[in-house]
Amino acid sequence: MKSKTKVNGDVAKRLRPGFAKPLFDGSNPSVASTTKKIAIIGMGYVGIPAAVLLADAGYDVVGIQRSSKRSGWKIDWLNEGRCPIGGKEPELPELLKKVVSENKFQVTEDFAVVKDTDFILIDVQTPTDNKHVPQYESLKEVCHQIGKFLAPGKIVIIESTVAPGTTEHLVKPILEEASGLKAGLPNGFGLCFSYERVMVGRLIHNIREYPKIVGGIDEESTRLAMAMYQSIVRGGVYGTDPMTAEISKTVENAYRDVQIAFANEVALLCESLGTDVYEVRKFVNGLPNDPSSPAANPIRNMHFPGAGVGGHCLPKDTWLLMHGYNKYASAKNHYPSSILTDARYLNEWMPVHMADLLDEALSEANKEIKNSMIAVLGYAFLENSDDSRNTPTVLFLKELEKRGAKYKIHDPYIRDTEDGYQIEPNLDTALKDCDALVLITKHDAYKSITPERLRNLLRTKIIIDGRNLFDPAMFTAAGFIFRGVGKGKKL
Ligand code: SAJ
Repeated sequence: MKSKTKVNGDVAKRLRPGFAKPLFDGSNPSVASTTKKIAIIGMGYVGIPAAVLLADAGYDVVGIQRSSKRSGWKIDWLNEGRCPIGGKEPELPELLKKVVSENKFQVTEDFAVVKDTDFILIDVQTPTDNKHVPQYESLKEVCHQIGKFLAPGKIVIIESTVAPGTTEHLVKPILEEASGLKAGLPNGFGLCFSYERVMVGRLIHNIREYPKIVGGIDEESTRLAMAMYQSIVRGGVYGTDPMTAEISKTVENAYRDVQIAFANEVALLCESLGTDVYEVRKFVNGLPNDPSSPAANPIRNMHFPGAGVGGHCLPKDTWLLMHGYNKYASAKNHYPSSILTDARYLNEWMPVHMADLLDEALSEANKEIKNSMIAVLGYAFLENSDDSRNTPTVLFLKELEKRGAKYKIHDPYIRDTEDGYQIEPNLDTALKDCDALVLITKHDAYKSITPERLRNLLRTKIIIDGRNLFDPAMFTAAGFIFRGVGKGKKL
């Protein structure tokens, strides 16, 4: 390790402007001679890739997974070296097989294993309910369980996204009460918030290549956790305090959500003005940066408008941020309107707009949406993945139900849905005798759809494109009625 870098709050304050130089130098200083042991709670899209990388870096890793009906099966699969995450995930299946065969990684439901570990990573789901209130049942439950086996010197790290203030005001008191210890090294337990930045389709890549932020309750917790992450992170590891790290995570996703809402609003304007938002986006993003002072004039990076925003992160992280603000902020600033929450409402409304476009196209074909049959393409929230958490497709289906339409759903990666929707595995069967094709998710499998292929399948030749996959000119030339998000009809 190059130089002993101090990283507590005030030092972090001093460090923040330039950030401490990343300590990672390619060697594995943190995998000390006596192999350190790590427990990771929650074998999902965050826990599994983290476990596999840390095990491959030389740690003894034990995963802890609830043996619930919904996900208990993962325990056996993982212990057999089989990857429970579907879709395309480069490196993950191979690395998993390797570390399981080397006995570096195993999974159990028994929390007692925590007592033999040095680090305990928490990667459970932290959803919000339909009133946007955080649901911390899993988080509280695992903190109570961990607390029973905590001992001085062990370090608990929350990786799941939580509302600002949660580490200090919710997690710490539960761990102290359950363990009878005080938070704080060296005499008590260490505690950090170090958020995940995973994205389905590139789980391993994001953990390895993206900078890692560690917010510790004290300098020692932060320093030791940073050293552990440096064994797998190439993107630099930075220290700060838990509140700053919690805000950074929720803001990072709220930023993306606002950018997407911006693109969606521009798309709505373009539709009404008879232009193509993707041409507008091309010109806007083409604005060169100011070479003399790149930072002074950041380039524009208009995001993609579309059929909606899904996933475990963007639909809730703004609400986590606002929850933390409302619950823990001392003096509040009263300001006229919230861009953050307005963006959320607009992105949540886009599936309704998709139904409006469908309604419009059906009336152009002198058809009613009521009792029409609609082929809905894509159930996953993101292309080429099997992840359907908070998918915008469900909001669209609810809108169809409200308007009395019937539907068939197709997705190449999903067989059973948690919400009880039937998935038709055969694309032609899903399209057969439908009055419209509505594209919600941009899976590669749909790139081969042509007017010729649809001519003998669809009952009514209508395309509603929610992801700019199809060429309107090609389909309208073939006699299809075409509508797309951001695709205005030439006035
Ligand atoms: N989407 C758009 N337009 C865009 C980008 C995305 O409509 O320009 C939609 C997608 O179709 C999808 C949703 O937004 O329905 C979310 O897509 P995503 O690409 O943001 O995927 P996530 O939610 O898995 O990943 C985000 C990422 N956050 C940021 O980039 C700031 C990822 O880095 C985070 O790790 C992840 O959230 C997380 O776990 O927090």
